[in-house]
Parts: sequence; structure tokens; C-alpha cells
Amino acid sequence: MISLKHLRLCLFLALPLVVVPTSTAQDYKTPSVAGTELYFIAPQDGEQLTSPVRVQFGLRGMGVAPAGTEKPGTGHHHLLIDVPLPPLDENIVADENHIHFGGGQTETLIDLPAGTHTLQLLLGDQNHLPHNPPVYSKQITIVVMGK
Ligand SMILES: [Cu+2]
Repeated sequence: MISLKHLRLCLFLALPLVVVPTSTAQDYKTPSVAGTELYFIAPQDGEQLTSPVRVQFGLRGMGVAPAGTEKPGTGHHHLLIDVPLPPLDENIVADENHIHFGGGQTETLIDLPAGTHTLQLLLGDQNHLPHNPPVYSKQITIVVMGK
């Protein structure tokens, strides 16, 4: 006769091994559309200008939708000022160097102190997460001459 204790042990050993795959960025990221281009309509790379600077975002291949809108093939713009690309498998932080345009805006006016600055665009999905593969522009450099 098998004791209860023994039975419990047998049941425990008989439990199937549940393999939980570690999730990768690809599992939860919104797919981008192949061939999408993100670029600056203005300013131009190397341009010298005065502040405030009008920045216009160009996007070809995907559409713009406000943050929170779940619609395939869309995203919203993020303007990166004087910083490199953030980690592309994390939500884009929001601070003075990472500006979100969650309303679906495609241009802005920014105040910048005199000097050399870098600008880069990064598209984010409804949850402010870069797409898979990520969609970002080339980083441009501008020189602000003053007000
Ligand atoms: Cu965002």
C-alpha cells in the first residue's frame, strides 16, 4: 500500500515541466512597416539658425497616431535633443531631452541656448515603446546663433 506521503511525492515528480520562454523584445513590440523613413524636413543638418527653432518631422511609410491609439502601422514622434538614442527595448523616457508628441504633432518650436546641438527623431508606439525594428532618423547637428 502506498502511503499518502509517497503519493504526494509521486504526483509532484509527475508534474510536467513547464517551460516558460523568456520574453524577448520582439514579443511585445509593435511591428514597424518595412522601408519606413523618419527624417527632418527642417532644420537641415549643419544649419545655422536662431532660437526658437522650428522643427518639422517627416515620416514616409507609416502614419502618425496619438499616443494610446492602437492602430497598426502608426506611431508618434519623439524628439531627442543633445542625447544619443535611448535603449530601444524600453519605453522612451520623458524629459527635456526626450520630448514626446503624444498628440500626434508633426512639428514644434523649441527654445535652444546658443551653441551646437544635436537632434534626432524616434518613433514610438501607443505605449511610447520603439517599434520592431525601430524607426529613427539620422542624428543632425545644428548651430544656434542666439535669439
Ligand atoms: Cu511617447
